[in-house]
Amino acid sequence: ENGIQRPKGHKVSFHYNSHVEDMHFGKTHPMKPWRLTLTKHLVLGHGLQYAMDTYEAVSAGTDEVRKFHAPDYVDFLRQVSPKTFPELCKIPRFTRAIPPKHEGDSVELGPYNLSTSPGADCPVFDGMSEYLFLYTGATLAATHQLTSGACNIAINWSGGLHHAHKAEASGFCYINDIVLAILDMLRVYARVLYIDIDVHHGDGVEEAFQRQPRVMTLSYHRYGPYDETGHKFFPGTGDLEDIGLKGTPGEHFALNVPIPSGIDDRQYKFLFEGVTGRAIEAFNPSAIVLQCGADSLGGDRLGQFNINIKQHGECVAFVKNQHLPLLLLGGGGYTARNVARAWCHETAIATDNKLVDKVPYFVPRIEAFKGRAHGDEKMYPSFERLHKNECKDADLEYMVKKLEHD
Ligand code: VJV
Ligand code: CA
Ligand code: ZN
Repeated sequence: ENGIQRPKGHKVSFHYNSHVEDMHFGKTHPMKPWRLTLTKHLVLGHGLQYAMDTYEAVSAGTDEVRKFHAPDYVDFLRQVSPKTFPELCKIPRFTRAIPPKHEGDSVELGPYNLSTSPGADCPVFDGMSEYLFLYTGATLAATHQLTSGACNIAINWSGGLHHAHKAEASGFCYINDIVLAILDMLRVYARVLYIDIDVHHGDGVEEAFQRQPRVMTLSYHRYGPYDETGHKFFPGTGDLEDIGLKGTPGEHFALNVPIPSGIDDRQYKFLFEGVTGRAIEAFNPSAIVLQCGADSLGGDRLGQFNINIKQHGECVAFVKNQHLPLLLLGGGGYTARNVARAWCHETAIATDNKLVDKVPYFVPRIEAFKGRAHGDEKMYPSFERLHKNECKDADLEYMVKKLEHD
C-alpha cells in the first residue's frame, strides 16, 4: 500500500514478542520498554512486515543462558521478583554475590548488582524474569535464522544489552544476549565482527571475547569526563589504547573509538566508515553483529552526541553493504520517539525500502507522542537543542590513523 516490497536478493527476519512492552523499570528510570511499542507501531504502520518474515519470540532456556552466564546467576534471574528478592538475598549460594557496602552509597545493592532501591541502574521489577528471558529468546531465534541460512539479515530491537557480565548485571543490562548470540555464531562462522554504535562502551561483549581472536569487537562511544563533576561517562572503559587482553591470542582483536561530546553527522561518518572499513578489510569477518543503540542520536536523554537518524541509518547501510550474514540488535535509546523513528528507518534500510515522509495514518496509542506536532513530522528530524561540540576534526584524523595501525 505504501509501496513496501520484499527485498530482492536477500531475506530479512524480524523477531519480537509484545510482552516485553509491559515492563517498567520504575517510574522515572530512563530505560522504557514501551519505546519498543512505538517502534512496532511505526514498523507495522508503514507496512514493513510485508517485506520480512516476522516471528513471535519465545523465552530462552536456562541452559542456553548458561552458555555464558554463571549457573547461580541464571538461577537467581529465573526466580527473582520484588516479592522473592528479600528471601533470595538470604540464600548462602547467592549472598556471595552481594557487594560490600561503602559509606555514603545512595542505593542499597543486593546480589549481582541488583537492587530494589528506586535510583538503581539495575532494579528488580515485576515481570523482570520473563522480560530478560524473552529478549534473550528473541536474539537467539534471530541468530538461529541466520546460522541456518533461512535469512541474511535478522533483527531484534529488544536485544543488544551489552553491559551484562558473566555473573553481574550492569547499566540496565542483565543477560548479555549479544555474547550468547556470538557464541552460537562461532559454531558456524570462522570469524564474527561485533560493531557497537550505542553511545556507551560495549564493555560486556569486549570483556567476554578479550582472549578470542575469532571475535573482533569494535565500539564507538562517548568517553571522558561526564561534565564539570569530573565523573566519567558510563562505564568509563574503552580507551583508544584498549585493544584486547595483552599476551593472549585476543590481543589486537578489540578496537575502541572514544569520542568527545557533540560529534556531528559528518564527523561520525568519517570515523565510522574509515575505521569500520579498515577493520573489515583486515579481519575479513564471516558474519557481523551490529548493536544499534539509539542513545547516540542527538537529543537523547542520556547521550551527548549530535547524530541524526539519517547518519545512524547510514551506519546500518554501510554494514549491510558488506553482504555478510548480519544480526541487527537494539540497545540503549532514551528519547523514545527518536528511538522508534531510528529503528523503523533501519528496518526499512534492511529491507531495501524507502519510507514515505510522514507518520503512517494508523498508529495505535497516538497519545504516546503527546507534546509533538504531527501534521508535518519528518522522518529525519534535526535536533533543535544540540550538545556543545567538543569534537575536533584533527583528533578524529589522529584516531583513524592510530586504529589503522592497530
Ligand atoms: O552512571 C552510571 C552509574 C551511577 C551509579 C548509579 N546511579 C543511578 C547513576 C550513576 C554510576 N550508570 C549509567 C548507566 C547507563 C547504562 C546505559 C545502558 C546502555 O544504553 O548502554 C545499553 C542499554 C547511568 N546513566 C544514567 C543513569 N545511569 C540513570 C539511572 C537511573 C536514573 C537516572 C539516570 C536509575 C533510576 C532512576 N533514574 C529513577
Ligand atoms: Ca558503543
Ligand atoms: Zn547506551
